Amino acid sequence: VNVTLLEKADRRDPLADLRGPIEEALQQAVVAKPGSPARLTEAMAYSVLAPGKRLRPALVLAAFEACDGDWDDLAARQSSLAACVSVELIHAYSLIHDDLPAMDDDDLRRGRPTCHKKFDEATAILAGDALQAMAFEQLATKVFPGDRAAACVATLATASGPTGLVGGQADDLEAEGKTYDLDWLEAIHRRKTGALIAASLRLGGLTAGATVKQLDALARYADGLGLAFQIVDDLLDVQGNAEEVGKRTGKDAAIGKLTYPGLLGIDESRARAAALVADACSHAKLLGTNGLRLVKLAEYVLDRSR
Ligand code: GRG
Repeated sequence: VNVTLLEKADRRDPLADLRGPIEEALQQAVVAKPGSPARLTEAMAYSVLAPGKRLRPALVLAAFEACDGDWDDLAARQSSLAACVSVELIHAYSLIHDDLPAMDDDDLRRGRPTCHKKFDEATAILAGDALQAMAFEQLATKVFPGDRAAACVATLATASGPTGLVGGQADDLEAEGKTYDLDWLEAIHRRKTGALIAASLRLGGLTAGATVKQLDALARYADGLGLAFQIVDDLLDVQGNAEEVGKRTGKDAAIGKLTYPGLLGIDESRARAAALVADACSHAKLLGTNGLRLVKLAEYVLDRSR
């Protein structure tokens, strides 16, 4: 991770050179361990290693880079990779649980049968539970020094808990079939989608030893990016094709879910996503040349088709 790599980063796929280290770290995180039952271990590996975009771990590394993290410093590298793993494990657990019949009830995820379809509901619930615990274990045991590990654990816990991911999901389920306004829609998305994206960026900053000013720029970047990501997700549900997106599309309208295109129309939703990305990029640019990949990632989020 350095400026030369950055300049070569492909705009259509600014994650390309990050995928190798991310996939390797994820594989290591889900290897079978003595005492971990075979079927549970298989279900965890199935879901974590399914072909996801790895956006959140890529944001960790891009933030690490933007805050001048030293990739050649083994402790810093190990810390940032542990952060990558931790956010993807939380993400994988949330997808497994979201797909369950009691929640979104989906059969297809990342182009494959969902965890409870491939295995069974009890295994899927337990795999999600285990992945959540493992995420915090990664940070507590692999981030150095210890006070940095504690800050990382606190960041991920707040983002994952009742005022973050889980709270956003609870309000989202509650809101199904009801009418609500843009402010409430955004309040849900800031927690359901935005909190983990913001945590990913902050973890990248923390593991790089970022200054308060750098962390603040990351938080402002995260704000725009998180909402833009969700708008594009809603647009893909309307306009995307299930094969490419890797999950069922057209579902939001079918279950009466309020979405950005439902509230603002397609063109205005696109314009809003573009404006949010532009705002996010203005904060990434404050981080200097090393913030360039964050700009490219924001453009990728806006242009993505899956
Ligand atoms: C069950 C606690 C709990 C939370 C569920 C993940 C989630 C919250 C809901 C999934 C439904 C959804 C559309 C959420 C918002 C956007 C989102 C998280 C999309 C999936 O993330 P991607 O596109 O997926 O980064 P990949 O598969 O590429 O990793």
